[in-house]
Amino acid sequence: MNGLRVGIIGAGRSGVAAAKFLRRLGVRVLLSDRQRITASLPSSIQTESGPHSDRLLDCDLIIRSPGVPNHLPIMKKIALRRIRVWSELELASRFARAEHLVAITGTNGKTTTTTLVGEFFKTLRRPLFVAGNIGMPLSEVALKTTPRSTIVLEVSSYQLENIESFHPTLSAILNITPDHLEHHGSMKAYASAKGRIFENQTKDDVCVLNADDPWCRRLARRCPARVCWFSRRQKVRKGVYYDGHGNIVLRWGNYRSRFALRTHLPGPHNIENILAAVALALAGGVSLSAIRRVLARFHGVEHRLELVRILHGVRYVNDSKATNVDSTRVALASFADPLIVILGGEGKGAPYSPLKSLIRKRAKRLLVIGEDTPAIVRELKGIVPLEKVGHLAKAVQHASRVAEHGDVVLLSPACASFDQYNNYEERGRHFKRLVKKLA
Ligand code: UMA
Repeated sequence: MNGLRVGIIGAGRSGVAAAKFLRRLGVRVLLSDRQRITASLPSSIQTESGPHSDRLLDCDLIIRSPGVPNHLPIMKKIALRRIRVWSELELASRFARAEHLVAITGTNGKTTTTTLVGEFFKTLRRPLFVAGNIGMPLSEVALKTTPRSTIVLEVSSYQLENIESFHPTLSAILNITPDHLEHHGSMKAYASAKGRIFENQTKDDVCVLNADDPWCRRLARRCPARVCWFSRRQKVRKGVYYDGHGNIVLRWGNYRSRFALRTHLPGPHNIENILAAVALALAGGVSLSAIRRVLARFHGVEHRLELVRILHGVRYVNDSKATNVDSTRVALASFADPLIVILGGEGKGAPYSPLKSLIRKRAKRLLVIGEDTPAIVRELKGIVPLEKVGHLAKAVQHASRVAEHGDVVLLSPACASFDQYNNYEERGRHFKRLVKKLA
């Protein structure tokens, strides 16, 4: 990187981490954000706020933050000048050293699976780093890694779009369903971006793929790594599957066995996350006894079907991380008890109609908040009672008044949070505070 000048577009979590990382390497950095930059930065980092300027065109390399769209005029100019564009993931992974670099992507389940895989690998007692889209930019930890480390990364399609040499030893694609289409343009483009996770892998590496997902099956045809399949619905010859009777069956390497699945994670989708995580752990040398031990005590992650409180027999569940329709569909399918569902926020342009049949079966009431209320009302009215309540505070108050013993009050928005919050974590924490205050 010696002598290079690097432009970073977007001064969010990943952009700021990349800027500090590059400064530590002695690289000249220009950090550009359309908004005022509030992060505290070494004075040696040049910054600009407001429209991304042509100063970026004087750079030798651009780091594009995941939320920066490709159609911006500056991105077009950068492409015309043929300046290299990397994601922060590509940059940091070039400096990360590891025995196992595990990368996990998918539309849903990434965070739970990444966290669980981290727990599995912890049992190997080697230096472990869990990072990436999960909230800890790889740049923050890359220089601490050693050849004995295990790095477990949650990666998004945005990050994969701008890789060149990113090379996980173990990778996984959990599922591919419509999301971020406003960015990628089509399902094909979105699936291709996800498929880039294995593009630098070789037959010495392993890629874990969902045998029940048509997009994963299609991508498998061009996967250069050994494919380890997982399935919740069918037997697989090479991989791991659920037998439908509470057991996980292993058919991978020397493993030809089955064990009873004991888990606190609710819902069929979590069986899939567990299968993928088990496959990655087996491929990485974690013992079966350690896998079973970890599974029995793992309680899931914050903001993902997180039980907040049981009050007067009503369970309050925080699923703020459900920022797309499919994620909410999965949440609705996870409960057998009657649901009062709080949904809404900043829509992503995808239809809400895939929720209809589950709402009919599982929900007794919908409380709608946020900017996309008109679209949600238009598409989901007339199935069960639906009320426009605007804000989360009102939604929680209202839910607590109408909920009866045995009900579940579920915040699972199917939308991004940016119309009312900085991110889904802030929305989830607000929900938890409101629930904890209920008398
Ligand atoms: N910005 C510009 N110009 C633009 C657009 C944005 O300057 O045209 C600026 C904004 O003003 C803001 C910054 O860019 O200051 C925001 O950057 P960002 O949205 O790219 O996000 P980061 O804060 O860098 O966080 C990113 C991931 N965000 C996204 O992918 C949108 C985080 O994933 C990730 O945890 C973090 O890097 C560390 O790796 C979050 C996410 O929502 C959880 N991911 C998506 C998802 O899971 O569905 C992909």
